[in-house]
Amino acid sequence: MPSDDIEQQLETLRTQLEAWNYQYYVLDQPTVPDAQYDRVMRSLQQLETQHPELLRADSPSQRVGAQPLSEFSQVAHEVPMLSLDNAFDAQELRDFDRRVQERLGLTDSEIEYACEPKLDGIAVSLLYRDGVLQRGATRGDGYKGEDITHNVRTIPSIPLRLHGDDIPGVLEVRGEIYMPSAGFELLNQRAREAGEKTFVNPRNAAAGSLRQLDAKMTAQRPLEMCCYSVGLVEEGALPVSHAQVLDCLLRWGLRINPESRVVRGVAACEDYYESLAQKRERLPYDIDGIVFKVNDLAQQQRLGFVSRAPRWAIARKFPAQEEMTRLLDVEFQVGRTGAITPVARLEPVFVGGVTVSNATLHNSDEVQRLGVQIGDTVIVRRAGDVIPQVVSVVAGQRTAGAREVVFPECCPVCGSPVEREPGEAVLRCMGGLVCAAQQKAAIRHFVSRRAMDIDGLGDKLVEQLVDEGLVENVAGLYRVSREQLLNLERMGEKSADKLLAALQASKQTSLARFLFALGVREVGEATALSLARYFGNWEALAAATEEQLLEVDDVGPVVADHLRQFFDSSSSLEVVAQLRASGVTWPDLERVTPERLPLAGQTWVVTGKLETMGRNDAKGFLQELGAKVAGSVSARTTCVVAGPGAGSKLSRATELDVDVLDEAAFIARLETLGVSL
Ligand code: 5U1
Repeated sequence: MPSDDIEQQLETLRTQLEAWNYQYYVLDQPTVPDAQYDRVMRSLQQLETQHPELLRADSPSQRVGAQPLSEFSQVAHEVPMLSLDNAFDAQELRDFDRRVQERLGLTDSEIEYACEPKLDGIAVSLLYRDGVLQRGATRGDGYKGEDITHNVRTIPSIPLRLHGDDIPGVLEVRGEIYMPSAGFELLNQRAREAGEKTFVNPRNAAAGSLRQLDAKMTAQRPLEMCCYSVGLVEEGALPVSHAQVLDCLLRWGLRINPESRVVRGVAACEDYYESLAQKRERLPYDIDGIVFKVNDLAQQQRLGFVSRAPRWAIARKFPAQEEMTRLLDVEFQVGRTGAITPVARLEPVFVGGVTVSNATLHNSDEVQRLGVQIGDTVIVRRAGDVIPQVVSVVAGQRTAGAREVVFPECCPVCGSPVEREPGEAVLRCMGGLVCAAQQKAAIRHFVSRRAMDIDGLGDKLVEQLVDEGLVENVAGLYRVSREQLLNLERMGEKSADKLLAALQASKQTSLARFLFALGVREVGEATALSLARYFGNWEALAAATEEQLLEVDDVGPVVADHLRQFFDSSSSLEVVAQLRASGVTWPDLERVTPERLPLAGQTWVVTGKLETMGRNDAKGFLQELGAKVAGSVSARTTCVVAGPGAGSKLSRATELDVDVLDEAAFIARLETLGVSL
């Protein structure tokens, strides 16, 4: 074939792969199946192997270089990489706005601000010449950084060449490289399974990944980059506002933050901050604040800089999610399945917006991995509603009085022996329902909203009932008399009657709820639903062999084994018999194999606030009808249920032309599918 034709063919393959990369990594809109992408990539690689003289460094096949580096070289930033001033409360943000107005001579006017999340990652600079990536560098001290070109080239959201006909000849783009939360969790999970060291947080994981001398290592890490400004620009010009610059970057092939907005006036900045604070936990990456920038570049120029920070930008910080404190003691809690969890008692510390004095240490492996001793100074992390965790020990601060964490040799609650099953990190009390801690936990689970939904039976009351010897197991709940309740401390007639009525009402339940409420190990709500649907009635379920159980969606060998142990245990069956004798009942279901369910094969997403049923109920109904419920919207999503407050998932659904139902339409759809609400 003439070499012109081959060059043309190579160009076509490269352009196609770049376009798919852009759609997938920059726009988050996958357009082709992975297999097709792989096929085209292989064609490109084959053609390049046959014609090495036509190989180019900006080819999508050339992301990972052959040779690891022996050290990082230094890079001077021609335009210094500045840092940002911080505002720690609303007043400091208002002060910033007032200073901006005064300096611009625009007192009492509403300045236009570009707002965007401040990603908790590593600031880097990318240098493009004639649209081709030449160099990637860390921020370093702002004047000199390290050359990490070999590593940034492996990050799929960083284009090796830009596209467009208005790209400046020299363009330096700045932004943050970060590790999305899901990728971070997976990376740590794999490290844990391999007995390797885990990363403390996504930021450390991103930093560690960029510090690799061998780009092959970096290529295996789930890194992304979001761009937020430009540095050096030559042989070309930029538009007149920050938001327009971001639009250009996106058009040229770089990823920008989809949450970026332009607002007028400081009050709108505060609204933006509040709305992102609400959304923070649902974002797929860590952010530590919001950056506000004067949008007009001419105004930015007039405002200038003070020492190393611009006068035209500020970062309004969120409460820190990690803080330092001291580990005062370790206590051991016994859970529903007898699992013994070490709990750190901490010197109270304000973190993630609340005062934290307890944090989980998970299990003995984790205590060993952390190398933590009582008395140590530790870092505690609290992100959103997740239980606070001790993530690391501060090195070099151990005092003479520090002592090792010693795990108990018998249950701290009932004194029964404890065991650690082979291959398990968890220590367990073998006391079963003899153990008051397990009794209480089992009852708390049984009465919870998603199980038997017994209102008025809070944790305190469960404690009292067990401690007074009135209730030993869940069946005992239905035998408690009005007199016994009235004898309890702080129990009035009204509360007692309400509780008895709730107990009575709970007796009419569903097989799935009942099964979930029994608390068989590893049988969560979804598994209970699948089991109930598959077997239809209790007798068939209880008689199922391990092989039959394994036929059910969601049920693997471990769950099947726990189920069989439960059904083979005479004491468990006795509790079930007592519950049924007290009147707990449910309708049998018609046996339905999963593939015959009306929503089988479909993937739904539920987002926003649902007024009538709540998101969990909506998900439950969908699963019951055979749909998979996913956490994010993609081209494969069948339908999105969106309530008020739905954000990026709804926008994504609209972009991808996915069906969207509001709550009323969703309820109507459920009714057509035979669900009565
Ligand atoms: N989102 C965003 N993060 N961030 C960090 N914008 C932004 N701007 C920065 C920094 C350091 O600096 C400006 C001065 C360009």
